[in-house]
Amino acid sequence: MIRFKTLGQFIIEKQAEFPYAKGELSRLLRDIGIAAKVVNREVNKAGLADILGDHGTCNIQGEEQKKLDVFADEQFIDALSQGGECCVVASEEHDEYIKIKTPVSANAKYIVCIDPLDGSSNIDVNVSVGTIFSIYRRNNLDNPVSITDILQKGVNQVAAGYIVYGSSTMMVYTTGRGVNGFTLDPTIGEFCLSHPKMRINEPGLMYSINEGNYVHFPQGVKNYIKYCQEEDRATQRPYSSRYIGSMVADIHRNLLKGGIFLYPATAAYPSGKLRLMYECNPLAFIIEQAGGKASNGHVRILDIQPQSLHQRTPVFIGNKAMVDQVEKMMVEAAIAYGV
Ligand code: AHM
Ligand code: MG
Repeated sequence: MIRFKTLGQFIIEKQAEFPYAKGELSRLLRDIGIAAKVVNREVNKAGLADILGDHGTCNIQGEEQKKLDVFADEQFIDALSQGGECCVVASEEHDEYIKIKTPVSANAKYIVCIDPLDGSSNIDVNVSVGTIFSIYRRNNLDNPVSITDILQKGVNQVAAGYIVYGSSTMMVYTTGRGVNGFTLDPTIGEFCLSHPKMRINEPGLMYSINEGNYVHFPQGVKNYIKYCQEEDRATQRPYSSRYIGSMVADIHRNLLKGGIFLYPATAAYPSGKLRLMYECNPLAFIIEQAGGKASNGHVRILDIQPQSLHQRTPVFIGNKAMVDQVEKMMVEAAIAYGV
């Protein structure tokens, strides 16, 4: 007897809970899952590039080898174009948003924002990378799609998810009714439900930040790092420090183990490094759905009105109590130092 549930089965099962659903969102999620499997296959071969032919050179079929982030971008855009449910893709890899022009997509109602391969500099050193996606509904199907359809607040997301290509490959997503995680079983080529109804582990006892940038952090963040390092039995401090440098992997670990991920404003990135539309919003939606919180230090990430496609934001995301604490210390520092 088969005891596992595949991503495809799970999506169909969930669709049945919405009697008027036409199955478009289900197909969109399924298409993303298929593209993820193709990307996973290439990510797993990454270390072989040197012996099979390096990027920029020709492979055995005489095709030019592509950088993995470009390859991933093409895979997701292809999958979303062929499915017919998506009218626009906004990707980290493109300055402008892409209108899908296939005949099946003419009246499609969904918009996808995606970071096809986040943390791609970690590929060369065999460290986990990820894909992050966010799905919105078009404002009005009667009007041609425009930038205002895309620049929606995160709170309007219909679904969001990530794929982490790690020691195993997982897809985690939410449609606003909790968070579920699926692990790719390479022997059958299917994502199988492995982490139903995910909740962020409590209490959070880990903090993740690139501490090398310490001198450039706002005073409130400096104070919070010191707070994490202080000894206090009641709150089980000092906390452990863990930083992978791939946002998806850091957030995934913090979701399972409990913790906060911080990327504040720095000298190099005065508005923060990470992108609102396809990095922070989808992960904020997932973490909130798992019982956590996401803030820019002052405002809920999902309530920020985006002004541009590639807008950056500071981000503090993880267990609610931890995010509350850093927000409090940001306010206190602002009062004390005027920063
Ligand atoms: P990328 O989109 O260029 O891959 O950059 C995003 C990545 C995140 O995954 C990660 O959290 C962050 O950059 C790490 O930045 P840093 O090296 O400054 O710590
Ligand atoms: Mg990225």
